[in-house]
Amino acid sequence: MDYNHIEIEKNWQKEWEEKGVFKTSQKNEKEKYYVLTMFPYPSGTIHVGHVKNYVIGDVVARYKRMQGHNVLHPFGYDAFGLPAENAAIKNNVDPGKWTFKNIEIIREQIKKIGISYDWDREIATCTEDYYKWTQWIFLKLYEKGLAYKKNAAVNWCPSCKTVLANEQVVNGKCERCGTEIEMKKLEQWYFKITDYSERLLDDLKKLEGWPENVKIMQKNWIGKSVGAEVNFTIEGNNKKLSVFTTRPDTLWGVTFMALAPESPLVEELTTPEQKKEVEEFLNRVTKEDKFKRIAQGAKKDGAFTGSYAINPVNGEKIPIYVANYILFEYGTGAIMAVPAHDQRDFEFAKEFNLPIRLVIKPEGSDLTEEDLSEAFTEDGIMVNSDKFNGMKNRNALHKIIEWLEEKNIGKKSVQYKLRDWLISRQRYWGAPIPIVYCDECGVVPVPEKDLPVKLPTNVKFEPAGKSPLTYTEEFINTTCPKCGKQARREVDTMDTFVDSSWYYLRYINPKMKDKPFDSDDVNYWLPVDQYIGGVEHAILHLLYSRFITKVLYDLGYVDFTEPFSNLFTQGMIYKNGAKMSKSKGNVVSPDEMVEKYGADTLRLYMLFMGPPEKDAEWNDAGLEGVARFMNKVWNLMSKIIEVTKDVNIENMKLNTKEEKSLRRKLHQMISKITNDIEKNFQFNTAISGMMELMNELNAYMNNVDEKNWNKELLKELAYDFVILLSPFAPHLSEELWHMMGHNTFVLDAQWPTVDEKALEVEELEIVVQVNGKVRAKIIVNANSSEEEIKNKAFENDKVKKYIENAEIKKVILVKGKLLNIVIKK
Ligand code: ANZ
Ligand code: ZN
Repeated sequence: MDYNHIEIEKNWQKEWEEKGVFKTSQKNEKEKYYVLTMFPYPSGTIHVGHVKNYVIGDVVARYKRMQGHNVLHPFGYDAFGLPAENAAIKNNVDPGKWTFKNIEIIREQIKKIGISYDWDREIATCTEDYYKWTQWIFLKLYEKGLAYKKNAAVNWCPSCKTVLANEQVVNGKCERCGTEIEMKKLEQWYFKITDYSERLLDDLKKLEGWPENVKIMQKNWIGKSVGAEVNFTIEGNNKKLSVFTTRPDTLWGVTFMALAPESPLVEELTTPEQKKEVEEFLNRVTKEDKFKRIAQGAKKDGAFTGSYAINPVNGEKIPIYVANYILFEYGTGAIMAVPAHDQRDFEFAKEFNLPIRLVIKPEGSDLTEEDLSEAFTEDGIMVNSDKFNGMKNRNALHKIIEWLEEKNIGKKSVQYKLRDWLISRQRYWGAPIPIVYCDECGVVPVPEKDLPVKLPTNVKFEPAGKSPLTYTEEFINTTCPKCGKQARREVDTMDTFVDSSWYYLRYINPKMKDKPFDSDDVNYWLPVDQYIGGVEHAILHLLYSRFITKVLYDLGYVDFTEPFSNLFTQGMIYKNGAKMSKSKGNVVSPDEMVEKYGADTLRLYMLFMGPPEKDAEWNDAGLEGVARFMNKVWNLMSKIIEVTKDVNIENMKLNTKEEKSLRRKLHQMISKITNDIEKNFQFNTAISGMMELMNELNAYMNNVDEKNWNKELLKELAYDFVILLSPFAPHLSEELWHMMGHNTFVLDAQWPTVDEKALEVEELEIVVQVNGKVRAKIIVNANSSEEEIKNKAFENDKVKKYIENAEIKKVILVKGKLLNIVIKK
């Protein structure tokens, strides 16, 4: 008989909700365990790719709870952001209404999957009682000097019509919509994440529970470089031209200097004769994409300024160029160029016919400048470098920095690629930045007691390009919190990554009115023990959250410096060879699958598809296979429950080989499944283990007459199996659990433990020798005593033949292997 998943699943979902099975107590004597899955953006319905994520988290949450932990497993929505606003513009609906409608839908979708979320803790970042605290965090950063405004060249997405953080630009394109980014000069708000560069880098070492690739991405993004800042003088000018170099050992090989096109020095240093050439170049370069122009292998372009610098190490006069491959925002925005040893400088020198001078050679070679078809970037022996000649360049590097410091022409310098986090957005659907501008007092933060600065409704979205709040008079016009005079509000809202940089803290006290969270509670629950989410957040969300946690630590609000102890990044589900997306029309809806196969089958299938960290291809046939397994479980278990009603497990006695082997299998699988869950999330192999166990059970029940079934053993097996299955297929497990007569929930059961005894091999073959000659092989129980083995050997007919009427002098037992009987004839 097939099991009726529709009825069973609906029933238990209702029951779990009514009895509050998934509610977490705030604190108790048990060890805490915080499982968190990255919350979704509620832009519509969710697809099976999201569901897989939640199911992985649910297996961990249920397993840990049955292992005796106090488990926190919350859910919420990253609910501010562009899609709501774009939908509002397109369909003329209120972004809030649109968002909450989607939240309703997603909540129902997830409830149908039976995820063990404590729904009392649900949060949405777009609610006033959440974004009030996002604004509070802004104020805390502002007070500490970590939130500031500056006018700078910023990334502008012409399609999203807003600025973006550097982290949101991927290969020169908008991370969200893929449109090419333009540069604009604008006054924007920033968080000073660069103050934390070193700690963000250093603390990566603590994150042993994070995938290596994510840590490497963060490390590269932070991009620490150690080198020197060297001061060149400008000829005929007492100004200094300072450069950052990681290679002060190449200082004698500098043949030109180069400035970034954006550098204010360009105008200052361009001579009247060179003005035209430089201006033409600047015109060309503004049309060039900034990301392409600095990319490796990009065509080198530039112009001579007409000015010269003096190399402080040898007094040489060298031309100053402006070049397209120099970044204004990195180092000092100017470089010393060493074409012999830097590939980009080499390409530029070739393009502009500039000299190339070797200052490092491979040991024992007679390499010359003429031999170079590209820069020599390896290590070697220094030449043409005055008193450093003959030294290994790596050794010289440190000596040169010391020498520069002594001579006061340079100093050791550390640079990071990480830039400050641009957090203001010219969009409506976000948390307003709690700042007021007053003609008298300037920039004034909104006092904490006046939070939240509420987002107005009924705003006008046109003309786009500026925050829609710009056109909302009631919002803009306010009074200055300091002097009480007429003032204007900041119209930009915060990047949604600010909302998500602290949400894991709000789950602890989701309804707290006077604080974002209670420090004691948060210190009990955090860090998150297991975080699960997509690798696409490797630098964005995960870096921002680490930063905000460190700021809150410095301010004394939390006593931990890292928010997530363990991170698991799951693979994606593909369909027809492509990533699931609405635009490709290859989205599999969980609702349809739940309807057809049931939530448990869907859950099991998604975890059975392959190792959860790998991408996998959706396949309906796979689902059918899992459905057959579910029916098998249902049939076998119902049968056992039926025939073992009045059986007491305590009375178990194993008699036959089949019984022993079946029990051994059960305990092997308890051990395997526990291990697979505990280590590396090997859910797919855990499920294979369950399938194996069911096959053995099935074979036993088919091969042994029903009247000879060992009912105690069957009862033990069913009991343990239902618990093992429950993190994966909770509904079916719950149903079976109750059919067994329990009046508690399976989630309150204890995870089975392995009976080591059951794992032992039960029987052994012992070779029997008489006076050193093999005469027989006997099978004995593995834990038989020496006496029992002897007796069995003596009773063996073949052995009897040799020892009858003989005097037994000695019997020697080699444990588990051999019995030698020494006789005298
Ligand atoms: C001379 C030199 C010789 C360099 C050599 C390298 C090799 P990382 O490792 O990425 O920090 N540089 C410095 N500021 C720059 C800017 N604003 N835009 C473009 N390039 C810049 O790279 C540091 C090196 O990149 C620096 O060391 C400088 O070139 C260049 F054989 O100085 B080097
Ligand atoms: Zn004022």
